[in-house]
Amino acid sequence: MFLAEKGITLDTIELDLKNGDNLTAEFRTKNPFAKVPVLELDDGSCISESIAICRYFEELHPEPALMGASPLQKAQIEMWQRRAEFGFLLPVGMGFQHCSGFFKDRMTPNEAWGKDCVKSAYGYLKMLDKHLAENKYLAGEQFSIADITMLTTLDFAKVIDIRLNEKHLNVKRWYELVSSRESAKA
Ligand SMILES: N[C@@H](CCC(=O)N[C@@H](CS)C(=O)NCC(=O)O)C(=O)O
Repeated sequence: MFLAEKGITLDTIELDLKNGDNLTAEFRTKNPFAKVPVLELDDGSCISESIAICRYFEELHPEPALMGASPLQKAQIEMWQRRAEFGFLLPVGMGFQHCSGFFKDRMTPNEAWGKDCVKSAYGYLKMLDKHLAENKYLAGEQFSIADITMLTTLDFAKVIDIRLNEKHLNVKRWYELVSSRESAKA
């Protein structure tokens, strides 16, 4: 979605994570932590961590600015980006890993912990709903990478049955706005 907003297209290679395509010695030369995504440049340099990859493209293609233009915007967007990642993406990811058993060949799922993480994710939605009662987007008036992180995580969260409900009317309003962007189809 970030790349679509900037009109950038890349050659992509899909890995079958369930099959462990990311666990090979060859893939670990690109990312020793064996996680996707990895951006591989023509000179062989590799960048992993989604936000580091986004930062690379933001620097190369500053418009439209998705990580802020002024010092204040940059800080506010980073604040909401970190909140979306640590407050929502992390518990959703842990809820998925520990409740679904998807990666049970490479970790020991703890379902009770997974369920606790789902509760934390709902706690975050409650806080976010209050914030979005007075703000158009996460970081205020400007659409940003924080909205992309939140939207894509909310969509992924459906796999562990996290859904917006009547307590999240402001999040729903924001969801309609952000998911109707052309880039959301990417
Ligand atoms: N902090 C990393 C997270 C990377 C990550 O956890 N990727 C998952 C898929 S979304 C993965 O590669 N899982 C495969 C595995 O754990 O074996 C980022 O933002 O890129």
